[in-house]
Amino acid sequence: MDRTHRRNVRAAAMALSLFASAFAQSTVTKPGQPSKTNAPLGQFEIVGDSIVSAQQLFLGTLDKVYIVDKTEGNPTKINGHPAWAAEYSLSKNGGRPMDIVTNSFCAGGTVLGNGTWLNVGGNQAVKVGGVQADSQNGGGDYDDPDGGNSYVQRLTTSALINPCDDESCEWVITTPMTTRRWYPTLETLEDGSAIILGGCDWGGYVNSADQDNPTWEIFPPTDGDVVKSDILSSTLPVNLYPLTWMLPSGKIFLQSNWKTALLDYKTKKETALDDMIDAVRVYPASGGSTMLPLTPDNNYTATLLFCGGSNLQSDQWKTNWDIAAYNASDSCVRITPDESSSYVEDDPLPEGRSMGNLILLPNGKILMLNGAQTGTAGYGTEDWTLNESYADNPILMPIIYDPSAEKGKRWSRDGLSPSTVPRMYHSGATLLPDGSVFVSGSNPHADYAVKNVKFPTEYRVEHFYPSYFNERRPEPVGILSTLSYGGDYFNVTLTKDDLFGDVNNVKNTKVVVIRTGFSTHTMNMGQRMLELQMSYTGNTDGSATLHVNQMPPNPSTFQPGPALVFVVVNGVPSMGVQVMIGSGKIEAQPTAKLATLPSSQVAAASSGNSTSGDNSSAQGSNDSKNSAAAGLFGSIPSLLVAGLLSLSLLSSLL
Ligand SMILES: [Cu+2]
Repeated sequence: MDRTHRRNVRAAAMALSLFASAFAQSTVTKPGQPSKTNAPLGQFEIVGDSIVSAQQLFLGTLDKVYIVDKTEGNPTKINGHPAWAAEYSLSKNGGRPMDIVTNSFCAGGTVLGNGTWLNVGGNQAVKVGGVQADSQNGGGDYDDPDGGNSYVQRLTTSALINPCDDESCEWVITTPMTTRRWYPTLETLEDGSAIILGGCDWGGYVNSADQDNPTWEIFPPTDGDVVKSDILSSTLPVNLYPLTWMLPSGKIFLQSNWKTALLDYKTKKETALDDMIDAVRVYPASGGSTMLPLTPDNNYTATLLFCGGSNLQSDQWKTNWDIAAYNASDSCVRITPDESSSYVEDDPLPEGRSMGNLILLPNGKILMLNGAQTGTAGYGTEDWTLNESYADNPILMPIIYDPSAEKGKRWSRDGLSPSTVPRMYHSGATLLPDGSVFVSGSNPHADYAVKNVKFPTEYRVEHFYPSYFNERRPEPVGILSTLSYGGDYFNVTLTKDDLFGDVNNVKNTKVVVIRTGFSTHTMNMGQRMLELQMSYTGNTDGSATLHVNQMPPNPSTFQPGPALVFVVVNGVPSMGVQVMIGSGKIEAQPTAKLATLPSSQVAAASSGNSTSGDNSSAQGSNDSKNSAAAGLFGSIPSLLVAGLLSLSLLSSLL
């Protein structure tokens, strides 16, 4: 090797190694304890004011919940007009109004693979009372330009790129869509872009043929196509806000009115699955829905859960009868669409419920809250309404679902207490990093209404505290700030205290990744939870090391973008930390084989060495003994290993 060549190789190796060590050090700050102590367990607590009514809400950073309302006469003003967006600080229990520009009334949203949140679609410009404004370009009562065909985006909230915790983030308009979408659904795709589906031109309680938009498109636009959907075209009038999930197979699950299909968005073809059973789940029937946690035990197979809604048939969605007195459905069903085309009955709810959100908790259970026992989503001026509300008999009691419990025993209200705040149409909820649940919204009105109405425009923010909340939280060290799709495993350490004084609790420890999603209209678009493969080494001093694998090497299982990671010991979660899943870019995500994990073992306390004691094989055995070599250049950890290897090779050569 000549000198120049040698120098170049050395420079390249150094660069690689600097790059590698930057990533090697890239772990998140050790999470601490919740700031709230002695929380009322199983109960709701009113903690603050949402500034604008929370029709849409999402956790953007560890400290900020972003709230988006429709244009209406909220008392808080910004730039001389009523505000309809806000940034709510969890540490301050208050915040600031934001100017989201267009009328975001019944928009959709999701977070992209680069950490950018999108808010898509909405309504035309309105004036007081929600009636059409004189100008669609702003000015007037609310200065709310038409939002029907706009993308509104908020720049990245990723902890790695732009934490936004200094109140510097603002909503900005991006390229408008070519078609109008009021009530669209968004889902993030495996390359970090998003699919935008459905909606209508001018809104209403339900959709109609003269204003239907039964199509989908991709953002950022690729070929610019707006593709007609068979299932959306054939499910009027209840095809707004279709229920949509990216499946590990790469197909998009689509549920609308009574119909179900799998969409292959790459070939633009749909395959029908069996009809929904028992009840309509989409808006305005508004059943709760979620994907159950993806785990090594279920081989990362997606099962979807639907609960409540309304059993109205397509010809019954008329407003000439007392919908608000009609019993909501108590039915729950599951489907595992990559394996079966049929729904199966699950344990029913103790009472019918419309507008009950399902929120994934880090302990693997699912909280249902909000909603009403009779009626549906929506509002109007008919004389049978409850001061405009199409629902009545709010359900204040939450209930918790355990996906791993045997059938017949999945629902429980043990230790739970009711809220004092009805959460009717236009309310929402999201999981927070401290493991509590943020609840706000409720406004079944055309405009701000607080006087002489049964269900006023609601600004109260509540937290719900699950049973684990007051426990000392594990404080794991070593969680990577970026998780790749496959690659080498990483080590996370827990102290004796983190394991509640007994090293054997490491056997009941999990590392979970949760995307909390975009909450609106009883959906949490994009909400998803995945348990990482791991094994463990328990030490004689009572501490332990978790050997944690990266994400499964299939971005369709859990799409790229920011997410929370929790380490859960005996059902008690650490504070969630924010990490980036994937490359942080909207692109085909690099993948590599998963590592083979060391065998799990716990040292017997008396033996003083770690070879004795419990020894079980690692979860999810793998194909490659030398995954770093096998996945060379396929992922950041592989690069890291490659960099260090080349450096040590070179130092012996030079
Ligand atoms: Cu709405």
